[in-house]
Parts: sequence; structure tokens; C-alpha cells
Amino acid sequence: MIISDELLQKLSLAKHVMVLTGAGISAESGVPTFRGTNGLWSKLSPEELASFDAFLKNPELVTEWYKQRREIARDARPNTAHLALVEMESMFPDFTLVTQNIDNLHRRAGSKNIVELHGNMEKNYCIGCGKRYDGDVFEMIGSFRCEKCGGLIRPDIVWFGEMLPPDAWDSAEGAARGAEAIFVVGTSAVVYPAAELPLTVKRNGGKLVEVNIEATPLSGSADASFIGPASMILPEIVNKIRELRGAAGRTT
Ligand code: BV8
Ligand code: ZN
Repeated sequence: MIISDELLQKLSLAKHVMVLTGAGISAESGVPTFRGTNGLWSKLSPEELASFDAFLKNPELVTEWYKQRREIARDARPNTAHLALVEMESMFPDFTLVTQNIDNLHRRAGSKNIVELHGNMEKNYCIGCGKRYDGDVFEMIGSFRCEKCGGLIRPDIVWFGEMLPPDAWDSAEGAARGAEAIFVVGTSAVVYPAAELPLTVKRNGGKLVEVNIEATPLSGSADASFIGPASMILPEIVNKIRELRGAAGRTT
């Protein structure tokens, strides 16, 4: 594991650090990614499923797809990469975990300050009256029709062409403007505006560390790029930072 002295120095003294995660961090928990070989979208294209039009056109298909994904996510357990980020959160006074994932695994791992850019599949609401159907309530009513107004119930997540939740985007953007380092873990970095965040960190003088099993469009801008599974690489990085910050006499 080679981290340059300059980067190590920066990490040992850093106050404000952020992380951006994508589906790859949950792959080893058994949650399929989107664009990998056995990715969710290798069968159907994102536009056919992850869009409001698709939902209106075929609510049964899209609802069933999310129901299956919710079951996979609930059966999954956070892996050592999620847990490494829980420890990393305790190491820096100002730490922001930004995720594109909707699988709830960071929360279940114990991370606290989480910004869910694309929402969370445990949350649902009626498109007719806005009534919320979070968690199991949705399973209990056994349909995707609102009890109150009969409207369609949709997952509270961001589909293609939809705006990101303004408060989530503002927190992520704000963190990126001030972060001294960003760890980008398990994302193909092709979905915007999330993929813009690491470049914002770089533009503001921060360091970019990438963890992925393959190169991505971000790799060229990375100050350090670790190729390998996040469940192996992240714990190693956290161990290194713990040693460093211990040596520098910084516990948080
Ligand atoms: C918006 C929620 C604006 C639903 C998702 C042309 C150019 C640029 C942009 C656009 C364009 N045309 C359209 C756009 C905008 C569009 C976009 O970016 N499209 C892309 C595809 C070109 N973006 C939007 O529509 C966004 N909204 O822009 O609104 C707007 C402006 C005005 C008015 C109205 C609107 C909304 C984007 C959010 C879409 N929702 N998901 C759901 O999950 O079902 S996106 C979906 O992709 C997921 O959220 C996912 O998080 C995201 C990114 O995917 P990844 O997480 O990166 O997963 P992927 O499978 O791709 O990659 C996995 C990676 O992990 C790989 O690199 C792999 O190597 C690695 N890996 C695998 N195993 C491991 C690993 N790494 C480490 N360890 C391992 N073990
Ligand atoms: Zn309703």
C-alpha cells in the first residue's frame, strides 16, 4: 500500500475529510452494482427502470424491482469497508460521508453524518398526496396504492432526470469546497452531479484518493489510486491513518 509522504502528511494533520461512495462499496455485501458485468442494468437499461416515466408507464415492474432490491439490501450485512468508514468518521473533527447508494448499509454499519444524494430505498411516498410510507409499512399494505387517496406510492429516491434533494446536494457541495481530502470508493464516476464532487475538492486544493477494483474517469485526477476490493483497501488505509494521527498526537 503506497501512499506518498506528502499525502500521508496531509492526512495526518487534516481536519476536514469527506468520502464519496457508490455501489462498489456494497458489492462485497452481496448487493449488485449497476454497471458491473452482473450489474443490475446488464439486463435492463437504467432508463427502463430508474426514471419517473418508467414508473408511470409500468408501476408494477419498477415497484417489483425496488422490492427485490430492498430485500437483497435487508439480507445484506455491512462489510469491512463500511465499518472502516465508521472508524474514519471518529478520526477527523469534520467528516462527511456522501453516498450515492440507497441500500441503507452505511447507516446500518453505524456511520452518523451521512448525506444520501440519491435517497434511501427504505423510504416511500404517495405521488398523489405525499403521504409517507417509510420502512415496512409499504410491505404491510401490500400494494403500491395509497390508502388515503389511491395514488401511486413511489420510492423516495432520485431517478434519472430528477433533481437531487437540495439540502443533500448543498451539504455535499459545501463539504467538497472545504475538504482537505476526499476518498472516492466504489463508484464508476459516470453519474452527475455526484461525479462532480471529487473534482470540486481538487479545484479547491484538496487531495483525491480513489479506491476501486478498476480505473475510472476519475483515476487521472487522483493523488492516489488503489486498485482492489474496498473491503481490503479501506481498512488498510484507516490503519495507516490511525498510526499517523496517533504519531502526530491527534486523536480526532
Ligand atoms: C440530474 C437512484 C438535473 C435510483 C440513480 C449526459 C452527460 C452528463 C450527465 C447527464 C447526461 N445525460 C443525463 C445526465 C444527467 C444524469 C446522469 O448523470 N446520467 C449519466 C448516466 C450520464 N443525472 C441525473 O439525471 C441526475 N439528476 O442531473 O438532474 C436536473 C437539472 C434540471 C432539471 C431536472 C434535473 C440524477 C442522477 C441519479 C440517478 N439515480 N440511482 C436507483 O438506485 O435505482 S443513479 C445510480 O448510479 C445509482 O444511484 C448509483 O449510485 C449511481 C452511480 O453508480 P455507481 O454507484 O458508481 O455504481 P456502478 O455500478 O456504476 O459502479 C460500481 C463501481 O464500483 C465500479 O467502478 C466498480 O469497478 C466498482 N467496484 C465493484 N466492486 C468493487 C468496486 N470497488 C471497490 N471494491 C469492490 N469490491
Ligand atoms: Zn395519497
